[in-house]
Amino acid sequence: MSDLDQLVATARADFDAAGNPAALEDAKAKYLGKAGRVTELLKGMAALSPEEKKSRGAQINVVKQQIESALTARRQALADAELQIQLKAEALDVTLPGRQAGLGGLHPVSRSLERIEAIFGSMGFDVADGPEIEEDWFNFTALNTPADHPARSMHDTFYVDTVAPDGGGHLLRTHTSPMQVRYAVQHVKKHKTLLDAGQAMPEIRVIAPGRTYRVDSDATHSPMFHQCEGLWIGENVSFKDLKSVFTDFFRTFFETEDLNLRFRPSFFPFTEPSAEVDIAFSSGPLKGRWLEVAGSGQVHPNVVRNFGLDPERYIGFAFGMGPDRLTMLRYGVNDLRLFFDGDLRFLSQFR
Ligand code: 2NL
Repeated sequence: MSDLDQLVATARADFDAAGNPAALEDAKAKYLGKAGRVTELLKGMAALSPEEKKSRGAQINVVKQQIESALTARRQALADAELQIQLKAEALDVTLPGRQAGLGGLHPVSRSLERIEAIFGSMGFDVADGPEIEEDWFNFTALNTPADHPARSMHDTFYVDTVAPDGGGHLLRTHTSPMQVRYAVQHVKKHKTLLDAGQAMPEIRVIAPGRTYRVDSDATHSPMFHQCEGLWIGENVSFKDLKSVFTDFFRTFFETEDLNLRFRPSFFPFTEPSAEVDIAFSSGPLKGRWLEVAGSGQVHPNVVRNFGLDPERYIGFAFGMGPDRLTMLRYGVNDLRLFFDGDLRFLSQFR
C-alpha cells in the first residue's frame, strides 16, 4: 500500500473511532486543518519539478477528496445515530387512546336541592341563603331553644370559639332555620310602615336549603349534612296548608301519585303543635313502609314574636327535611357516607 493510500486508511479509521461530532471535528483537523497531514503534503511539493508537481498534485487531490468524503459519511452516520437515540427516547405510542376531559355532572344531593328549590319555587316560596358560621341567637335563642336543650351541648354542636353554649358566640349552624329567622326579621323590617299602620303584611314564604353541622358520624349520620327548612307565615296559614304543600311536594319530588302521607304528633322547641311527617309508597321496592321524611309544626308564638310579629295576628307553619335522606330514597342508596367520600366510582353513576 502506498503512503498515500495508507494516509486515507488511517484517516478513515480515525473518523470511525470518533464517537461524537466534537471528536470527529478534532480528527478532521489532524488531516485537513492548517497543520494537517494533507496540508503538509501540499507544502512538501514546493521542491518538486513542474512535471512531478503535476502528477503528485493530482494524487494528493484524490487523497484529499477521499478523506473529505469519508468525513462527510462519518458526519452523517453520527447524526443518524443521534436521531435514532432521540426517537427512541421520545417514543410515542400513537395507538394509545387520547386523554379526554372527564364528563362532569351535578352531585346527586345538588340535584335534589335543585329539584326541591324548583318545586317549592313553583308554590311561591323564595329561597334564602345565609352564613354557615352562625350566631347563637339566630341558631338557638330566637328559635325558643332553652339553655338546657341537648342540641346546645358541646357534644352535639361545633362551637367556633371558646364560648360556653349559652354565652353567645358563634357555631356551625345545626339547622338552616337561622336563615329563615334572618329572612323573617328582614321581611318584617321592610314592611314596618304597613305593620305600624295596622295593615296586613305580605306573607312570608321561604325555604332555606344548605349545609348544616352536628357532632354525629355513622352510616346514617354525617358531621356535615344538608337540610332544607321551610316557613310560611301569614294571617290565615294553617296545618291544612302544610298538609297540601307537603302532599304536593313529595308526590312531585318522587314523581308518583302513589304516595301517602301521615302526620305523627311530636315535639320541637320552635313549633307547637309539632308533627313528624312519614310517607309511604303504594308500589315499588319500598311499598307499604312508612318512612320518616320531615319534621313540622305550627310556629311557636315565641318564635313569631322574635321575628318582630304579633303572634295573636300572625301564624303559620315551618318544617325541616333532609335532602341527603330524600336522595338516598330516590336513588336507593343505603349508606349516607357514599355522598361525601368523593369516590368517582359512586358519583359517576349519577352523571
Ligand atoms: C326535623 C325538624 C323542623 C322546623 C324544623 C322551624 C323554623 C323556624 C321556625 C319554626 Cl324559622 N320552625 N323549623 C320546625 C319543625 C321541625 O325540623 O326533623 N328536620 C329534619
